[in-house]
Amino acid sequence: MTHSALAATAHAQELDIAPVAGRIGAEIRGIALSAALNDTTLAAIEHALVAHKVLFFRDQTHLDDAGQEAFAARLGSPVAHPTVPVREGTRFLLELDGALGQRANSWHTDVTFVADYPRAAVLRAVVVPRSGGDTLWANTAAAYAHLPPPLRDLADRLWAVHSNEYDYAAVKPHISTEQLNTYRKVFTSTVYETEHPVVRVHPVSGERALLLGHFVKRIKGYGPADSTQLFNLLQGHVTRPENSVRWRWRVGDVAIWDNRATQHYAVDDYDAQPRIVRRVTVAGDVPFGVDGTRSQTLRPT
Ligand SMILES: O=C(O)CCC(=O)C(=O)O
Ligand SMILES: [Fe+2]
Repeated sequence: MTHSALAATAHAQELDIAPVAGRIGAEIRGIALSAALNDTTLAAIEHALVAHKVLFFRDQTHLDDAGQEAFAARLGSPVAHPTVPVREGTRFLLELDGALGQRANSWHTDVTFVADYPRAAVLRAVVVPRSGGDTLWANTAAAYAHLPPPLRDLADRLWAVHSNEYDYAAVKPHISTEQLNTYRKVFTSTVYETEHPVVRVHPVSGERALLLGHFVKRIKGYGPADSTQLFNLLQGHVTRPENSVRWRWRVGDVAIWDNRATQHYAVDDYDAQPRIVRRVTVAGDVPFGVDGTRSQTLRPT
């Protein structure tokens, strides 16, 4: 057995892991998430995260905001959202309240408009609708791996410009003009623009993954029409049901995703029912493409 296979076995024995969908997602049972977890368990969680892309932990009702932040700090350096203010009384926590129109029903990877966007996110369900309000995650490495080979070769060479100044109206058709204007004003108080490779090499697994999502403004070197078609062609592979997992939330559930190899989508099918989730993200590194070239910040200069 190779060293890494041995290490993987050792890690796997550490956790009770139940895969959810065929290509992405696993429920981890028998763990109470906290800052006090021992290093071996933490390493096993990190390992499972890279392997399964999104991990689900039921019944974490012992966690409050501080506990969630403290646990996230064990995974790396927590980072606040670059423009959206943190929840009062917290240092890093972002609250998404469906009643305020904070419904992320568009496929995205978090914060890709900055170069060193978060490596991981820890999301806790605080209020869950009686029906609906599920979240979907897609495995962007599986999406790449299942592309027809000529399309992989094309994607390998593409670069995309990501910005927080994207088409909000297209992404959020359901919210009022007033909510839209408020959202846009806060969200783009600083305008960010970053050039990323469309194929990111995962710094831990070495896997290639498609790096797209709703912050993409255009594909470098192509006009608007071709950009849109190329984006839709590749993004369509990311969001295929075969590459995704859907989670039915219960209060106290925590999901942790590898933001380097996933996109996600919060299904907006719960009408006026209350839904509140809280997120802490962990700092990431600057991506590199298949030729080793790193992402570049275009704005702010
Ligand atoms: O509401 C959700 O389930 C996910 C929201 C989201 O996009 C995020 O927390 O990054
Ligand atoms: Fe998100």
